Amino acid sequence: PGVPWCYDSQDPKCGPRYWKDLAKGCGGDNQSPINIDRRKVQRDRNLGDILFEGYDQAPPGKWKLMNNGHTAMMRLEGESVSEHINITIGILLEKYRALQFHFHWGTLKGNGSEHTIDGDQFPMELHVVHMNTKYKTFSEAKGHPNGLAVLGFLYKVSDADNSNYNTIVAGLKNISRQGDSVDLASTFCLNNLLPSMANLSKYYRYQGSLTTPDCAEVVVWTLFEEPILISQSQLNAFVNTVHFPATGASLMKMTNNFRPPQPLKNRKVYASKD
Ligand code: B30
Ligand code: ZN
Repeated sequence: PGVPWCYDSQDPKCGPRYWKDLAKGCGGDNQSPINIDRRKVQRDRNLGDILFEGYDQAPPGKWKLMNNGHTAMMRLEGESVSEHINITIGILLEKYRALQFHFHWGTLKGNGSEHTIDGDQFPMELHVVHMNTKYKTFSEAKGHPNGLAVLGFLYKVSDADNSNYNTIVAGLKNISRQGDSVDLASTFCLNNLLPSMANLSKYYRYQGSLTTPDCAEVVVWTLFEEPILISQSQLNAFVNTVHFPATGASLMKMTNNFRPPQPLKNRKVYASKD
């Protein structure tokens, strides 16, 4: 409804600074992403290891990779499939089910993560989106605080290709335009795309929002300290292959599909470890 939102790289006239005019929520006091100032985070000993279930299994169904006009997103084919992929987090040990994962990136020369650490932006950021299992649908979950949990991972450039990303990177050519989608054989599991599980005990936790309109403030954010390694040529494939929605025959590469950091306001960021 109304004027669509966009990123500045598409058209500054509908970019992040105007989102609050399209969706009131985007002007709220608990917005994401944020800069994480390491000197100001508060250690919280209650933040234990996150319990991952099904992250180590190739799903019985297929992965569906799609271009939704603002990111490359992987969705599981059929609900019964994602029922097997869950995380348990927080002091209340609430359980959340994985729904989709997607990426935010920059340009061939510039970084594109949404979260920054001590002011540093990273080349790319992965979001694994989950909904609280006490709700039946995404829209129901979106109506409650703590309804969604997103796990955020930052990328770092490595010399060698990360072969666990070969299937996704190769699939990008099939989702060049908005609305395109491709089924990928689910020969890999989510774990393969992440840093080693042994290195996931240090993370940052805060209460925030979806980073795109309507910017609903219903997200328990977890940002991991350990980066995912990926080569420059694999990163370049995102920039060079995926396109924003276009008018007419013109094609515009999808670049800088990140929202810049938002004010922390009255919130605290907690760290699971020193
Ligand atoms: S994020 O992780 O905070 N970047 C959504 C989920 C996670 C984030 C942002 C948005 C989301 O589910 N949004 C509503 C659904 N989408 C459809 C979609 O497939 O992905 C509608 C939309 O935004 O227009 Cu994009
Ligand atoms: Zn995201």
